[in-house]
Amino acid sequence: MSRQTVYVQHCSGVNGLEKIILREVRGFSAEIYLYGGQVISWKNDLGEELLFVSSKASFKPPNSIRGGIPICFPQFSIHGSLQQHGFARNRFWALDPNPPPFPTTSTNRAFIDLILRHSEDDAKNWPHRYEFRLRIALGPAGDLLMTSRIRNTNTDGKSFTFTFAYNTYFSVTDISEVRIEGLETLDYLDNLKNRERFTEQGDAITFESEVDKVYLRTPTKIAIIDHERKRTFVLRKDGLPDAVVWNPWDKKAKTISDLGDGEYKHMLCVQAACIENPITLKPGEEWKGRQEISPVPSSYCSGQLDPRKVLFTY
Ligand code: TA6
Repeated sequence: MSRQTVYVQHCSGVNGLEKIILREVRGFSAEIYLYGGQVISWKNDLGEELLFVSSKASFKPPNSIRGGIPICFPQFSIHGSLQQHGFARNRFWALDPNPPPFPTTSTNRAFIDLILRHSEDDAKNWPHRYEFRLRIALGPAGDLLMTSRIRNTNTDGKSFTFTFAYNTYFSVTDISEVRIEGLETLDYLDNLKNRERFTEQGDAITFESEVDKVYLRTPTKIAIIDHERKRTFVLRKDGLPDAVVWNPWDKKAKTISDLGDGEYKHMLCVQAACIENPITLKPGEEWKGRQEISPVPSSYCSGQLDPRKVLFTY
């Protein structure tokens, strides 16, 4: 396929929504909707889907799309004056005609630059001017790389403050057989207990009931181990100190209208985030937050977090 690889393809997706397909030479691919600036699919070289998208996902604006990687900005959760998880996931993003230069050491050509700017409507609830630039790329080994740059473009001299998350829905075979490594012994805020602060006890995180926790100041590498599929996702992050882990389990799942019966078993949200200490930007200042997710083979084990390469060479 290599000579004919179309690295970036523009086409229309569900309900005619505009989407972009990225492909890299080894066969990995990703699909991104301009609606939400949202990654909706990430497939490996065997064509296996690595992200979860609900069979009941609504691809009808202004609903957000249940699955893939929604962007939570300028507010994570309901804590603040805005709607749950802010508005970036419910807006139409544009192709960025003037992306900033990226330091790159590879010949990678499978990438797209998107931009979201303030609108009159949003200014009623969040009275700020900003430019949110998002680069989404497939690395040479198929890794999915996302870089967000948010700049305060206020002309009234005012700072603004925001929280943020890449709300990644990983596809897992059976949530009961999944383990997360990298969050043991950390402090977390429990969303199921009014955001009370606790310290994680014991070994790796496993799942047997509803979980909705914000782990604080985590390591930059987290591993999500899918025993049944013999696959591990390694999540690396930069500029995003926190990590949210969410699975609604059976009872809560039934209250979520755009989640199919039993689908909670096949999804796990692990979100690179900045929540505990919100970011404040003065006019002219820019913030950057990156995540890189890579599937690694089943032979992976603790302490061997992806020895193949250096982080963030793109
Ligand atoms: O990411 C955790 C969380 O805030 C949960 O509390 C849960 O509500 C989830 O997000 C999904 O939110 P959504 O608005 O997409 O239904």
